[in-house]
Amino acid sequence: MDKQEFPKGFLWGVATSAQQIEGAAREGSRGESIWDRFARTPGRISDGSNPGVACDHFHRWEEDIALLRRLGVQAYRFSVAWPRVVPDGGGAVNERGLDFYDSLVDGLLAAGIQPFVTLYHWDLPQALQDQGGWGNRKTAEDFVGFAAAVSRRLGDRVRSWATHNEPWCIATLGHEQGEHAPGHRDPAESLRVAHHLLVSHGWAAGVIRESSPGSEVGIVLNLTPAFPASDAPSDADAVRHFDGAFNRWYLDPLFRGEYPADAVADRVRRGHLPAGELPFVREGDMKSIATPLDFLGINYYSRVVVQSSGTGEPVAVAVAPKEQLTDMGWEVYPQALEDLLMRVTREYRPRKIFITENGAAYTDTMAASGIIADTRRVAYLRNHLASAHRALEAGAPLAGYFVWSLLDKFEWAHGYTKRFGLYNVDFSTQRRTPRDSAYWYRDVVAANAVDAGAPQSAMGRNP
Ligand code: IFM
Repeated sequence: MDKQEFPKGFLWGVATSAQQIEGAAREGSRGESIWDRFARTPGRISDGSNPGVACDHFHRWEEDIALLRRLGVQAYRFSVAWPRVVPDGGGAVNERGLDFYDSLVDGLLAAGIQPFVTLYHWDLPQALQDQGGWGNRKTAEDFVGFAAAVSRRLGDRVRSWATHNEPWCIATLGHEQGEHAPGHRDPAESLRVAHHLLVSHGWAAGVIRESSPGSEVGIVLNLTPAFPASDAPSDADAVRHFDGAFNRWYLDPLFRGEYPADAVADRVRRGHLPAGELPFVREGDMKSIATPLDFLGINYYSRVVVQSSGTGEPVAVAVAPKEQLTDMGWEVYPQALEDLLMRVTREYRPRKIFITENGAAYTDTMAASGIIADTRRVAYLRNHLASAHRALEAGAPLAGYFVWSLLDKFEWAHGYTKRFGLYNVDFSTQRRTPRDSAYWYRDVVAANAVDAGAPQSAMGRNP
């Protein structure tokens, strides 16, 4: 047996986000989000779907809390929909929107589950996009108003706040690669967006700390370790380049108060920035961004292997066999999680780290008996937890772990085609069915340990 115990008090959780599960897009005076609009644009979502109903969590949140109780988790990470709370983004607060989260928080606490709130998980009010969205510095100011409204209402009970989820995705997928809402392809805009997200994080952190004294405030980054495709110096440089644009572009301002000089130079060379001062940085911004974090949330799914394009840009190359890819096409590579946690610990010294997302999309079949034997997901989670445990033993300040996700849900540009849930969702009936990974995770949480050597058959399915 290869049983790895976690420290006492290690926090076990699962995560979701508002736009991906809530539905009720038009109820309770909720405003339109950029994803509501994007999904209605033909060709943007692979299955032609939209998040209008999703998991109908807005109406089924009590049932979903019962699922959390069955898992035995101590924490639930969810996000607050900005368009539900401030329908036009910057104007009047919609108390009915806040009522929903008020009840959810009370329901979680009554179930003995800590609410871990993320303020921005990509659902910008469309009204703000119409004024330039995150490319407009005013959106950063409006975000502070939204953060104030939520933290004033929930701050007496919520002890953990993350300002933003995965700013890289918002800036790059949304504004440089065009795959996410609002679907722009403008590298200069994407860098401005990244800066406004970071500065709004720093401003909001201060407001949250005032409204919710004694709580912890952090931010969630999706970090992706890069490996060279060969020993060639040009591939080593491709790694440096990728890491600068993807990881250090966020880590360095947050922990060191500056953008990485080599990555800025890459952007200047590519014509995305003018030489000299960064045009979007104003006095005091870098100090605001580097306001000390109580925790860093890390979302880890995979690594990337890169080579140089010849003109100096990093290009991802496929190295893993098909069986080693999840349905997202992401390589299963658990070792890089340990490496990443150690690197962040060594180079940035965060006070505390939570793995705020880790999980895998796989298509599984439900047997006539209702059993869903998702052995690949169990193996994925088990091997990543074992990797995280090695980092803990080596000194990483890892305080908790959240599986992505509680439920199958709207997977952005992939619609409902990629399933990450511990619970399978039948979207025609909204029936939730536990996969074997749900039972497995319940046992991990109860034991506060992962058994890296346990055979699948050891798993009890009684819910
Ligand atoms: O579903 C997303 C989530 O919203 C953000 N992190 C990555 C997940 C899987 O793609």
